Amino acid sequence: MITFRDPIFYKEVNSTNTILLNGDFSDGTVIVAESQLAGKGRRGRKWHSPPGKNLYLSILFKDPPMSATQMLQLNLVTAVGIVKTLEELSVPASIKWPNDILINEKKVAGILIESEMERENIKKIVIGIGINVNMKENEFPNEIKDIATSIQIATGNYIELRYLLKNLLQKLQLWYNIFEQEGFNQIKKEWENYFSWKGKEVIVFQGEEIIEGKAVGIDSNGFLIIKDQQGVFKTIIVGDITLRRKNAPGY
Ligand code: BT5
Repeated sequence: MITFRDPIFYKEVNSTNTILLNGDFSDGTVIVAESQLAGKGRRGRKWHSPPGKNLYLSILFKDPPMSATQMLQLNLVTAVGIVKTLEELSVPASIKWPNDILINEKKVAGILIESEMERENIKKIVIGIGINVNMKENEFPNEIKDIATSIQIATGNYIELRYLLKNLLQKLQLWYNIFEQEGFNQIKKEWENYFSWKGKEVIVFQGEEIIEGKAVGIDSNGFLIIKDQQGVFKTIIVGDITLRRKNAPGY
């Protein structure tokens, strides 16, 4: 079972994920940075990571006894942990499958899971989390100002970063334990309560393929189920898609 270590704080890094991927740290290491010069999103995208206002952290699972599917499920477990943390601060957030946390339809947090494999074995899983905490509306760059938000923008409240970090790590530890002890089914039940797009018309971009239909929910693996316009159920595997609400800009 993973047990988080006391966080290691850095002032400025390229990416907290990269530090854990490249370095030799023990299981449960938590890295937190005040800013990132090259914060990463998925598939080569960037995570805007200015200093002092937000949380950027990564957690290391070393030699985890997990399958590739369980590794993908960690996205959903982490999302539940983040949403529960926000809920305790009276911030109502929802989840956009697989890795976006939204407040009022705008992205407040993202998750990036990376791994190191040795043949079939997973040697490392690094879970990176970025949460916009005290950013103001005019501090977002143009490319994301219409799709991003922060806790402060949504609630008007300033949140102390260390306080949020402590709460977040407690919740994540709890939900990783539940995942390990009780399996994904327990997570699925919780996750579905926060899935904002259930029953909504969506467009899924999967490589060259575009699937239009209704988001039904997730299956027992955590894969997204879409009912397409012909009424056929399609399974979308984590990591392969961009999901957009029909007729809505951005998300
Ligand atoms: C993610 O990717 O959402 C994963 C973000 C993970 C960031 C953490 S911070 C700590 C750790 N170290 C790292 O280097 N990364 C992790 P994706 O789903 O690909 O979303 C990326 C997209 O979100 C970008 O292309 C922008 O459109 C948007 N975006 C970038 N910065 C943002 C921000 N600060 N807030 C909201 N949206 C942002």
